[in-house]
Amino acid sequence: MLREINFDGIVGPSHNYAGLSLGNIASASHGGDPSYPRAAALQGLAKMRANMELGLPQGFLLPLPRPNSALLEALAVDRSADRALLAAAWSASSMWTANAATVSPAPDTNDGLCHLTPANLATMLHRAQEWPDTKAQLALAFADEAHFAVHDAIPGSFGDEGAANHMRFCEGHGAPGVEVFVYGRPGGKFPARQHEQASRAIARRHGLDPEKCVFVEQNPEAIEAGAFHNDVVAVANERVLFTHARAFADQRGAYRAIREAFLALEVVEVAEDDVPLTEAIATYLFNAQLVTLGDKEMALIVPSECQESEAVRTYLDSLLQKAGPIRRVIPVDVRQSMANGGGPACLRLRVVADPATVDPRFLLDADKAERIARVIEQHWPHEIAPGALGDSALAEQVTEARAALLDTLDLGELG
Ligand code: SUG
Repeated sequence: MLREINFDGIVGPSHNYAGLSLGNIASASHGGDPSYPRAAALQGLAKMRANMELGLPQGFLLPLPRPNSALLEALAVDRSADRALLAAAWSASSMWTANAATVSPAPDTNDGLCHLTPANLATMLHRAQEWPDTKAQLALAFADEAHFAVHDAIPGSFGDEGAANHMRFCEGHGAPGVEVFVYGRPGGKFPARQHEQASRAIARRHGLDPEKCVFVEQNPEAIEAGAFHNDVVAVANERVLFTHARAFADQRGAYRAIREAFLALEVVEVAEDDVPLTEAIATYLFNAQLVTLGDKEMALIVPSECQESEAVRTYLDSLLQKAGPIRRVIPVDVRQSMANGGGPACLRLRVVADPATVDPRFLLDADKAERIARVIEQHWPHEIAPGALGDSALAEQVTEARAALLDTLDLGELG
């Protein structure tokens, strides 16, 4: 049976704040702060456990090898080099698996396979290094060729940031869907990280029906305000689009185009007067997981920062009082990730598949969660001070921590 499985990125032991992401306000404003990798990873794991307790199938992807010695060598990084190059090689940014790949489930594709294209993340060095290792992991988790096709990334001249700029509408996850690709127009103050040609190439390569694909431009004002990915201002689940009123360049045109391909579209739009765009970006209200629970009710899993904003709190209270599709709001604490611009939705990659076709080593259960928690508690650094990147003892600790995780999960081939 096809289910939506959320694959969360386990936060890596080198999690740090290096201010590497231009246009990502949280990352820029926390650059140089001390980070707490152990707390970060435990927060992420607590979110996974809470989602499992809601009855949602849960998978995970592993941290990538850091520091990336191949990158340090390729750039001949020494003491004289820009510290941002060193920091890039230490980045734990693969935790945000919404940027790991774009996924087109089997019911949408012409060969009946679930297609996955790892994102090239070409706009930023610290992210561009991810995809070959991400691909290796996807190829292992989705090795069953009767059900999955794992591609190479799109060539780097067209930036692709994966599922963060992709939404799927359907009557139920296992039913055929309409895939919506959101891209940015270059030329603004901040980089537009998703290129239209990357989105179009993925749609062709995944064998999607052109009538069931919609390409929508992100609102340049949203990018300028700090929405570097569409999932900072909109989220979709089944027939519902939960979006800020200023998410798309042509908001009405976007609804019209989606509705032409998917008649049952239900839009829950948040007006600027209720939650200004700046407040939506500061609280990550839309970087929520919109999920369908067993009783078919939808829940919105929001970052706990949403409770601290009067405007967002008031909006969410009124949302629950209306007879709309979203019936529950569940706050989660992922503050360590949030401080780098990654909310609950950034931390997960949605894959619609039969769990029995996925390599079980990548699926979570209560026992495995307990084992992962023990490894994190024993091996993840408590704190990384701003100047510590590059330190050889820390490099050793981080490398050994990942090795201990691979060992407990029997995933030594990723070592
Ligand atoms: O690519 N932050 C990530 C956050 C990604 C969030 N993902 C989604 N919206 N789906 C990024 O900007 C900051 C790393 C640093 O500055 O150290 C960073 O890469």
